[in-house]
Amino acid sequence: MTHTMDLNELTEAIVAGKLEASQEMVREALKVRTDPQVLINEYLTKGMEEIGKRFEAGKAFVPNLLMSARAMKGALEILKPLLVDEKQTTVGTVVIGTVKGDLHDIGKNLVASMFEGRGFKVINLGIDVSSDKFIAAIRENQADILCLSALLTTTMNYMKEVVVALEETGLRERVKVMVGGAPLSDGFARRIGADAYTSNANAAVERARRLLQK
Ligand code: B12
Repeated sequence: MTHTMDLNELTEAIVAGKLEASQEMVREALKVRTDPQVLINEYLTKGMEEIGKRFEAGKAFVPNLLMSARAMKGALEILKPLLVDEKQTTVGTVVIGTVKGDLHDIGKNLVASMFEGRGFKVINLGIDVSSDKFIAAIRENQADILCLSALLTTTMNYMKEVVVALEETGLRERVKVMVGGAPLSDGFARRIGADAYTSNANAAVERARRLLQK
């Protein structure tokens, strides 16, 4: 029986990619009524940031990223139902995908999880998604927000094509377009006519909430 739990160990478990340990600590933390939002924002996300930094520095590798993402996802699965409870209705509907030609999905899935955890309905179209597919999903689900992800300098230009397709189909006024991925920037988002860019998943949700309030 532990009286006080060091939540930094939860961050460490995410960094180490330990799924069971992460879930166990989340359950323990909930027993002593730790706010789920605090667990996500201050401990889980910090773990993902840290593994990202280690990767950049050549101290961690792709399998490490995948294991951390898996641990993060497992922890979020426990927390998600508790967060949705806070809001009776869905905050909004998000269609998200990695654009055509691009197979990177770790960051995109993190963004999707964050949106889900904060009460959004999320339609995750996966990787290598064409503009036709984005458009069909927006129509079908009456989405409020379209989230496009790209990790390659070659594929990020496809985002512009998606924005143009939205204009051509008369959907541009109905959805807010958010873009993200390591090679992107605010300037790039503005140039292609997107509504917002953020550099991480947490900020993406905050930004989306503001966009919908108008
Ligand atoms: C993991 C990885 C892979 C994995 C992908 C596994 C998977 N399931 O995703 C594999 C091994 C498959 C892979 C393949 C390739 N990769 Co790769 N990959 C990476 C790596 C190492 C990490 C990416 C990652 O997951 N980061 C961690 C996540 C959490 O961060 P993130 O994706 O940036 O997401 C965050 C933010 O960007 C933001 N965000 C992301 N999406 C969105 C969307 C919205 C709407 C918003 C608001 C925010 C947002 O929020 C996220 C969470 O905070 C990067 C290096 C890097 N520095 O990015 C190279 C990297 C992106 N890859 C690169 C390359 C070249 C390739 C390959 C071409 C290699 C090859 N020769 O085959 C192929 C391309 C395959 C393809 N067609 O897509 C280059 C790109 C260079 C360039 N200038 O374009 C990089 C930069 C590596 C490098 N330094 O050379 N890769």
